[in-house]
Amino acid sequence: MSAGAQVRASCGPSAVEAVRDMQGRYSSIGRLAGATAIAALAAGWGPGAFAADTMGQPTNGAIDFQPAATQLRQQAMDFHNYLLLPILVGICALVLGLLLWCVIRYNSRANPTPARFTHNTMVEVIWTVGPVLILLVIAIFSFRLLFDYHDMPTPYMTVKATGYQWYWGYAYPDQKIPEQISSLATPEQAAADGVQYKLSATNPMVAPVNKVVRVLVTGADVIHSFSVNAFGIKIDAIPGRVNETWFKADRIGTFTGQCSQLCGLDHAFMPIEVKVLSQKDFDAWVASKAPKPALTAASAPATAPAPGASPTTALAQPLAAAVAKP
Ligand SMILES: [Cu+2]
Repeated sequence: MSAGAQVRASCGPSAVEAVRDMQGRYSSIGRLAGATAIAALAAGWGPGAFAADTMGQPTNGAIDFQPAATQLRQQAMDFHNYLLLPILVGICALVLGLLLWCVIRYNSRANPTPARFTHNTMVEVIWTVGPVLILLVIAIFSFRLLFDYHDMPTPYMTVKATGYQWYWGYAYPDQKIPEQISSLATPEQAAADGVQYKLSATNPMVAPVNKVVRVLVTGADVIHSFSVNAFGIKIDAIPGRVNETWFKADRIGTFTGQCSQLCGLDHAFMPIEVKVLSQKDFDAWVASKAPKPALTAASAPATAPAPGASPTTALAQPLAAAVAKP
């Protein structure tokens, strides 16, 4: 008896059955994995993507942008979804189709004697004029949106946002509120705030609803970037320069963002949180931040702070100096 036959004899039908059993088990594992993947997609990604996106924060398992909280953000999303995306998909489909057509129709077996021509005027005109027209259409809508972003209406108030390693400071010169330091909130604070950890900040920026808020952005040490997704704003915070952006939130709520310029070790730990309040709540917040009576100018000279030392002046001077810079 040969060695192979011996092995077959010793393994016998039981080995074959074991292999069959294993195949069966693997195929059921495969089916189970497939079903689990589909269920996971349906349970996590599906509703996250199509049903209840969290306003102002990322939604677990979702794709696409966060819902917009300003009109400009909505316009920017529409520009992407209804113009750029269809053009992109169309071009990819066209190129893929042409590739497949060449591979199938003109391979050496299907087309043993290739043509020898090198120019075709009609095709060259089409592949030159086509992209130019596509870029022109994109440019028209893109520039319109850019102009809208730069055309700030008269602002109701100004907030000065300063990026530090690694936190933000928000000053409200119109309300005479000095800089409030806004750093990473603890997991407990974030949970109490109803905001995801690492997106929740102590002393969030505060703004009234339906009012134009100008944001002056600068950096104190290195370049940071101020970004709030639902408002569609992202602007660099550069030391020695003041950049300007604006938003007009159309709803009350909490909106988050993050420093978007790699700025050092704790870059990922300087969240941006903006609380949009009703006008009444905003006024109450401003009143709560007003200086104590003993510190106002109306108080007795003995208790008044020295000139240049009051929070308002201390804030106004660097701000004015920063704005005056070219
Ligand atoms: Cu930063």
